[in-house]
Amino acid sequence: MNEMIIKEIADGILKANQQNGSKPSTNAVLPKIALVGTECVGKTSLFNSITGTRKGTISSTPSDFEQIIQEQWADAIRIFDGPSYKGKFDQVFVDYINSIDLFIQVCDIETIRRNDRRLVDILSSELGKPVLIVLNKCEKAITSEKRNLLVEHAEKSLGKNVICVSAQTGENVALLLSEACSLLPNPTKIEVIEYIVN
Ligand SMILES: Nc1nc2c(ncn2[C@@H]2O[C@H](COP(=O)(O)OP(=O)(O)OP(=O)(O)O)[C@@H](O)[C@H]2O)c(=O)[nH]1
Ligand SMILES: [Mg+2]
Repeated sequence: MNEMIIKEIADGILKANQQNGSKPSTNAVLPKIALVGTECVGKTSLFNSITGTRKGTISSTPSDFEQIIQEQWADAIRIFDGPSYKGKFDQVFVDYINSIDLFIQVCDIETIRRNDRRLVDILSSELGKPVLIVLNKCEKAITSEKRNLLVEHAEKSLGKNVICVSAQTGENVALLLSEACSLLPNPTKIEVIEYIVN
């Protein structure tokens, strides 16, 4: 991702943290953003693209991977990637969800599933959490007409505005981060939680 954009977004968040009295150190309580979504939509690909790591395992078949991974981004936020939503939540998943400040719900631009709709309803309507929806794999919709149709369909199905991104090409990943950061709750409201770092 463009270094200037990273710096700009990170500076904005650090400034907000400082205005609220916390020091910009590695021990500061950082806002937490999680990538969530159904199977094989590209959560881990996006996690790796944002964090510039290869920490997450990418696969064309749904993984049974139940681990939650995290990475600090530009000393300003913590990004999480976890298991896919398959229609039910166990207690570990509920505890994880409750600790997150903002969700980036990843969907496949070509296929909006019933569980995509369920998940946005649970996060947004039932739990009242801020959710930003992205349509990943947008480079597949080559023409703007095709893309507009897919966006229109997704927005109608999910009842929310969406952003098109491509984890594969990096398109709109910086825009996504900047949008996500603008939706973060006031850092003073963030609870202090102990982390177990992998
Ligand atoms: N064309 C295209 N394929 C992508 C993109 N992002 C991810 N993929 C592919 O989609 C498949 C699933 O990617 P993952 O990142 O493993 O998806 P996931 O949501 O983490 O999958 P699970 O954790 O198994 O649910 C892989 O074959 C990726 O290469 C993208 O932007 N464009
Ligand atoms: Mg994954």
